[in-house]
Amino acid sequence: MGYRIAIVGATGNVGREMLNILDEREFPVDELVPLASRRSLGTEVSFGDRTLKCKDLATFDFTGIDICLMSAGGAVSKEWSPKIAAQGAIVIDNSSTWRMDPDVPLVVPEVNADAVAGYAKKGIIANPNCSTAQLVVALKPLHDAATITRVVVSTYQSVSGAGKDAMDELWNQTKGIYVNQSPEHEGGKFPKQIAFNVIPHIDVFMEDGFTKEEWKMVAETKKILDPKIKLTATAVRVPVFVGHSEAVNIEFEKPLSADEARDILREAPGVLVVDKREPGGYVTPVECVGDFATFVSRIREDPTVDNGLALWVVSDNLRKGAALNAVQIAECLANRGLLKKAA
Ligand code: 11C
Repeated sequence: MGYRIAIVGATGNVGREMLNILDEREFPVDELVPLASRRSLGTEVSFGDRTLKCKDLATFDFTGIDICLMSAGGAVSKEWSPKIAAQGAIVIDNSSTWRMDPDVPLVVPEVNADAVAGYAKKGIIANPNCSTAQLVVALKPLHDAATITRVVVSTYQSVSGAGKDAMDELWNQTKGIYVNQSPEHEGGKFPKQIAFNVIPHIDVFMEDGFTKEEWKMVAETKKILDPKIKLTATAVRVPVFVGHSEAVNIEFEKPLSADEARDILREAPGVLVVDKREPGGYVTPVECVGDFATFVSRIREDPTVDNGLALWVVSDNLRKGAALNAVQIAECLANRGLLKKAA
């Protein structure tokens, strides 16, 4: 016996990864229903060796669905998540809509798995932003060991975080430059040329000068890991297709050497340490694509502050940053007996 799963937004970057990961991790699925907006009706998606046609979100009856994985953006989630939860399915939502709602748990299973029980209030569990998910996986074991007081993080975020059109924009601009076409960016996803460039701007600007992506990293880290941690972020888009990277500087209450941190991270759930102090002895985004792990490299002491460490953290943003984390939340619910049917 398995579960009945619906995926809203099954044709998107993250929706397709949700299908792959449910299959790769052998999640017990009795029935899988891919759902999409009317525009994508009938589009086919692959689930293991099966091909499934997308059904219409607007007319689908969710009665009997155990879990609905939502990856269709904030507006769709705002309208549909409460309606779907009211029909008895637990919604695991990948948008930012519900993350800061006090009645919705925001969960990264390696960090706060027990929080899944909080789904009961609204029937919704939120997935964090991709740049937060990989960060807190690396911070949690270090926080447990020496209590983090402050984090300074600079991100190097791939274009897939902005969707399929953004990936096409990087591809087309890059090809165009090789044939002497002007790298047109007017009307595109990015406000400046992304090919052969970096853009220090992700999501909208806030009044204090930070961007919303930067604010999300602060607010979400506090909710998931510890409200006492002070964090400041600079979020930057880079011309990489998949895989977000982060340069992280951490200050601790207690001393923690680089060797101790390396040993702790080697044992930590979801983390893979690749840290040889030699050329190539670290992970780059192209190497993390398709993997489940959050990779940590370049672990070193920061002598400019008391009890400081610096790290390089890389992960597949479509996986740990989105689809994998959502499936792990579903696994937590199943393992804790919180779903209607026993597997
Ligand atoms: C990006 N991190 O790379 C964003 C995408 O709040 O879930 C995910 C936005 C979010 O553009």
